[in-house]
Amino acid sequence: MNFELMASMMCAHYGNLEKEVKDLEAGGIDSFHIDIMDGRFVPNFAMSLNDMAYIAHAAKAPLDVHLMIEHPNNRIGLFLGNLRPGDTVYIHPEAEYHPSTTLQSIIDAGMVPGIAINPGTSVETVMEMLRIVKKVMVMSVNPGNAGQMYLPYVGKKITRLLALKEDMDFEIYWDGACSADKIREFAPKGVRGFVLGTTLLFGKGKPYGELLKNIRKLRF
Ligand code: S6P
Ligand code: MG
Repeated sequence: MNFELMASMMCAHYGNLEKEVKDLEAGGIDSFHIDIMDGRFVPNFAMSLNDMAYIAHAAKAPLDVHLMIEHPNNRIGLFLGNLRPGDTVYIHPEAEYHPSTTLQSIIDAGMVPGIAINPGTSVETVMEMLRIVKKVMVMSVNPGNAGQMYLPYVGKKITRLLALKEDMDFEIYWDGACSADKIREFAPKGVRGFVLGTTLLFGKGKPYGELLKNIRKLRF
């Protein structure tokens, strides 16, 4: 079965970030998920602009940038200026007065536009934006930290988005507490990709290549 695997780089070992990038690429990761936080929209800081720019420089695989910042439109140029065409940028529509303006800036810069939506955000709230974006990242935990518990009510929202994705032309991605069970359940339904953090990829004491191979070999 064909699905994408993204590495949540806030969970990586910062003592040797370049080696982490190379090992993940050699292990077959599809893209690098970059969690940018401002300590306001979410109660944490995690990664910032310089971390993103470093990984963009070190990596061959595309970046998948998840902006958890208030009013991303105010600073979107800083991020777009350090990325490559084809990288993905997700904004949180909950954090912007005019999210479609910000999405247009992402499109104009040659990046792939996405929205990330909080567990408490309904499909109705973002309905018009579904026609603008190419990717919808469904948060299955409240954003801010790795290592949290899956919030089961999010599954129903994914089912509703799956019913809209063909007509409205977007793909669905999963972020938060991604386990083998969730991939087994949601990949066959049409969820296109999964962000891997502490649940499946980091801190396991095993080579990334082995872990990623086992995920790709899951039985459905
Ligand atoms: C959370 C962030 C996520 C996490 C990822 C961690 O704010 O957007 O990308 O880094 O979910 O994965 P796990 O398996 O530790 O929950
Ligand atoms: Mg994220």
